[in-house]
Amino acid sequence: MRLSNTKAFSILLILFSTGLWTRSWGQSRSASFNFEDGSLASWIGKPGQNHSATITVDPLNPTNHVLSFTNLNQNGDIFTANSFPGTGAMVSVEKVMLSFDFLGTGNTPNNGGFCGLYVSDNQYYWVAGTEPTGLTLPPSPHVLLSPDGVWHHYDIDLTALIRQEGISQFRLMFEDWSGAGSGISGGVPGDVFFDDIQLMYHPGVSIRVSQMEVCWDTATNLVYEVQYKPAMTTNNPWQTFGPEITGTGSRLCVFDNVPVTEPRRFYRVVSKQHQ
Ligand SMILES: [Ca+2]
Ligand SMILES: [Ca+2]
Repeated sequence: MRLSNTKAFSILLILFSTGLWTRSWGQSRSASFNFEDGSLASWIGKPGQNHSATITVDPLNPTNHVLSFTNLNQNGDIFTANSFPGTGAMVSVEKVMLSFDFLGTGNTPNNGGFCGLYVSDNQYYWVAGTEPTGLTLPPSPHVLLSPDGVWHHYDIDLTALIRQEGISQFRLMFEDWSGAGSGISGGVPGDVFFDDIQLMYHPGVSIRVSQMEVCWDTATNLVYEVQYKPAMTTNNPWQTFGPEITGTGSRLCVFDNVPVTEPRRFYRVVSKQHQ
């Protein structure tokens, strides 16, 4: 028995399923700094040195407090007192994200705002800054900060860097770069501001819906086709899924694998009289 192409089908139902990636982060851990308590107790200078960071009033919001600097520096000015774990068994299953807000008020293209990961004096990574030539150490993410007088929010994925470099632990570091020895002006002290610094560890487990089951009640005098298309647009014709199905009077089901490259499909079941 074949279904006639010219005989109209009755549409029984239309539904859609999605195999969109769904990420289960589980329990995340984070460290955050908003500088509202007026304390830099969670921060230290370079080993053996004092830092020149200070908490100041946000130039654009007098009710907010932010991190800034009283002196120019290089090779890192202020560092988190805590070292954060970066590798070992954990690194294979976790995602590490750094986010912060940055404001640069200087009039120079580079006013010296830099953020990096510090492992040791011989191993450090500037991952974000206002001067591209200061972001050349591979394989850092190299996020160029915009010192254009307004706050910008940045989210930086550190996972690949930490894995590739096998970083066992690191501190976050910030500075108002002096540019000394580089021939590049670092602007003046105190024209860079950081706020809402957050380091988040996410469990890297993910789930995905990989199969759909379409079920419907059947009648013995009808035959059925299950059809699908990836989008409910007219330029996406319905495609028949599997062979014709003869009704049994009971509920029948078909299974469809959800391709990774096609995370959403719309389904419909059409019927015609048994011939
Ligand atoms: Ca703040
Ligand atoms: Ca500066």
